[in-house]
Formats: sequence, structure tokens, C-alpha cells
Amino acid sequence: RRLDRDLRGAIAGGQLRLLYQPQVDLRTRKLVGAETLMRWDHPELGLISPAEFIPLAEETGLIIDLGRWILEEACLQASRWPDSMVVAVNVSPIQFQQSDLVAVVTEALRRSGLPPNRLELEITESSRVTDPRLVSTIMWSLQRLGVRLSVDDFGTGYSSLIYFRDLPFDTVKIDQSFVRDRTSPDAEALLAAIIELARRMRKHTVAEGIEDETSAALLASLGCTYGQGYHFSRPVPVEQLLAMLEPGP
Ligand code: G
Ligand code: G
Ligand code: MN
Ligand code: NA
Repeated sequence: RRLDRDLRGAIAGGQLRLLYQPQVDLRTRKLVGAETLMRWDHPELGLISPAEFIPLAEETGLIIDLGRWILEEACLQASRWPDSMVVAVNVSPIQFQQSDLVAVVTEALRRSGLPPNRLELEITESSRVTDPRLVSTIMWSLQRLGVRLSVDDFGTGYSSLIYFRDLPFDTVKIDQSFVRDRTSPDAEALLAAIIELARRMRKHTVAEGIEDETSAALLASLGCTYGQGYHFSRPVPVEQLLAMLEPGP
């Protein structure tokens, strides 16, 4: 298929770019890190969303090379950031089907010099996982390396609590749907319960999809540690991310 062939050339051709979406401390509103989000500038088709090409890359196995490139690139960038900042990288479940993920991460850290605790890997609960024991083994190895692990889109998977109990997660990323759609009378109770669960299990919480101050204030009052969303910033090029660190006028 055309897109598949083009995607193979895209890494070498410099058509893939990483954007960074700021994560802030919800109490102080200070920048604490950023999530890496990929963009593909296709020479003829224009900007293609990762929602389109990541599944393609997963089908064809290209996600392995792509995933290695993203990790190397993100660690290199983050190694130039202040020590307090963490970079979060989405990792496809397909990358976990390959037992060399630990070697790939180790190499990305070694080449960049980034301390392991400043890299956070975001893992989505997924039905694509065919070998949960391998995933578990790899996650424990990553944890021993000192890398942070977060469960992405928390609450939307099909076996979240067992997954959550048995795997060494540091952080819970509360899915945007819980943050944005608060029309149901139970929406706030659900948010409060997720945050309390994470707190009692000594895990950080990142609320995603925060689009207004009302949501930011509510989440802060419920004890959510970090926030991410258009209210703070869209995903931006790295220069723009770092400009947010400079004291304002
Ligand atoms: O940035 P945006 O909302 O368009 O991203 C759409 C989807 O693509 C999200 O689910 C996001 O997790 C995923 N995605 C974005 N960048 C990456 C990446 O570098 N690796 C993987 N595996 N998924 C990504
Ligand atoms: O699946 P994952 O959580 O990694 O994907 C994050 C996606 O959510 C990215 O595509 C990002 O562009 C998008 N996103 C981030 N913040 C907001 C927001 O405040 N509102 C909306 N609608 N989307 C957001
Ligand atoms: Mn994510
Ligand atoms: Na998410």
C-alpha cells in the first residue's frame, strides 16, 4: 500500500516530527514535563495524524523501527531540558511483543545521557497484547532500569484494575473522556474515585484533555497531581515548549 511504502521513507526523509504537549503541576501550574506526540508531514498528502499511521505501522511491523527512532529522539531532546522535566513517550503494545524493548530503551538513555527517571513510557491497555507474561516481564525490567511507567487512557480498557494491580506503574493518565464529559451526575464521583485509588496506591495522576479553568480547578481540588490539555497548551515544537520555561514579562 502507498502509505506503508511512504512511511518507510518518512523517517529517513525527515518527514516525521515530534511535538511536545506540556504537563503542568496542577497546584503551582509550573511545567513539569511533556508528552511526545508524532506528526507526519507527507509531501503530497499534507499532515497525517498518528491516529491514522500508527495503526498502519503496527500492522506492518514498522512500529519497531519507528518506536526506536522516537525513543532516541525524545531522550536526546529531553537531555537538554532542565533536570526537573520528564519526557513521556507513547509505546505501542506491539513494541512490547519484542523482548528487545529493554535494550532499545537502555541504548536511547545511554546515547542521550538522560537519567532513567526522566523518561516515562505511556502504555495503553490493549487487546493487541497476545503475550501478557512477556509484557509483564519487560515492564518489570524497565522498572528496574529506573524508567517510569504510566498507564495511558486509564479507565477505558477492559481489564484495568488487574492490569493496574499487577504491573509496576508509577503514574495513571486519566483518560480525556472522564475529564471533558462531565454532563452525567456521576462524572465527578468517578474522577474523585480514580484519583483516590491512585493516591492510595502511591501513584501520580495526570489528567488529560483539560480544556478550561473549571476542569483544572476541579481536578486540583480532587488532588490530581498533574494536568495536560489545550487549556495549558496544544502539542508544540520543542522550541516553543522550552520558551514556556522562561519567566514572563
Ligand atoms: O496527537 P494526537 O491526538 O493526534 O495522537 C493520536 C493518537 O496517536 C494518540 O492515541 C496517541 O497516543 C498516538 N500517538 C501519538 N504519537 C505517538 C507515538 O509517538 N507513538 C505511539 N505509539 N503512539 C502515538
Ligand atoms: O492516546 P493519547 O492519550 O496518547 O493521545 C493524546 C491525544 O489527545 C493527542 O492526540 C493530543 O493531541 C490530544 N489532546 C491533548 N490535549 C487535548 C485537549 O485538551 N483536548 C482534546 N480534544 N484533545 C487533546
Ligand atoms: Mn498518551
Ligand atoms: Na491518553
